[in-house]
Amino acid sequence: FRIDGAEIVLVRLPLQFRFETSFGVQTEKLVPLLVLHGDGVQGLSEGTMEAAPMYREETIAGALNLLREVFLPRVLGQTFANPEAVDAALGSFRGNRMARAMVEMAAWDLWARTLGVPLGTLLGGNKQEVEVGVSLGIQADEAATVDVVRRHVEQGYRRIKLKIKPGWDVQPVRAVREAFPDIRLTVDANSAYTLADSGRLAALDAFDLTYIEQPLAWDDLVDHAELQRRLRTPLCLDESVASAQDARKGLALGAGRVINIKVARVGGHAEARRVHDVAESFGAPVWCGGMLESGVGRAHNIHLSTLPDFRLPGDTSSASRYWATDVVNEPLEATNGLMPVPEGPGIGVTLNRDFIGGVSELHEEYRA
Ligand code: OSB
Ligand code: MG
Repeated sequence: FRIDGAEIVLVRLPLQFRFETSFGVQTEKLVPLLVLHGDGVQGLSEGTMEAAPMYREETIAGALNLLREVFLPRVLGQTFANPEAVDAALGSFRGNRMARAMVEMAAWDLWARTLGVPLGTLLGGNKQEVEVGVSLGIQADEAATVDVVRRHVEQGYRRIKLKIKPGWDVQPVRAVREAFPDIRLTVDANSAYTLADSGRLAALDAFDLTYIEQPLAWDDLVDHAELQRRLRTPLCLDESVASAQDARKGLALGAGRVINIKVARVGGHAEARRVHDVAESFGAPVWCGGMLESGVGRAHNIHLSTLPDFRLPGDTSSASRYWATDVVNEPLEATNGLMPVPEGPGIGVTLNRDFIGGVSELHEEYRA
């Protein structure tokens, strides 16, 4: 297939909830979108980097400049045999995986739409729906935490993840576990702890957590391995896995026993599938993480989650939780903790161009 045009769009969306993590508080989302044109169809992707390099090192400003100056010139006007060839064409560039993923993921969607096949099927998945949980931000107190957990348990979510930070960990987890003895419960620290906190983290062993997500530094595997030796609860790696090589090293070191795959964090679907295969070879389950995506990134996540080693519920909860109006026309809603895979070719969603036109802060078009 040939890539003969591209659009970069930047949209600002208000979040329907206040999302507090160990990084800080978020109340809106800046969503960079990429549309690739070719063979009369459009392939869509979403950047998951943020304005500031808090989660990982990439930023929206940096990514958009790389798209304009390096990555789009590398693919515009070119013909590719398949999306893996796009991944390979970008593979010699160092880092900047979220920016590269924008091109790679849009190419997968373009290719799948050209073939008239759902993306999940092309990737090797075979589910009609995927199990989902929910990621809940830090609340004002324990009562508010139990309250928000109750609302989401009642909606059928299959796993509750609580954001924690030093000073807000054992108390909310104990309160939620006492109120809900049987739910699948996890925590995510977003790198807020150090090895010196291992006693505090070991106290979480009492609450039957499925895993503790990314407690230590974003770029560290060695200390995670040491912490894992001190805990019974499995560690789950998020920030510190940017590639299949990172996954292999992390699992070989014992830095964790579960991997959160975010397709954009690792550079796209081809690399996400390689991470999936490495984890499977270690007998480690994976699950699909989220970055508060709009419907474009959410649809990509759902399709990726149809691969067999996605054995734990993902963070891809209902779009209506996040947005009053989404950037896509199709609703992405879970029922009883099951998210249906959007039907139709590619990622199965289409841009709501009227809505986007009213809220976009940037719209650039490129031709081969
Ligand atoms: O660590 O998984 C994370 C959101 C933004 C950045 C990092 C993370 C998250 C979430 C939210 O946990 C998951 C979602 O609902 O999309
Ligand atoms: Mg995380």
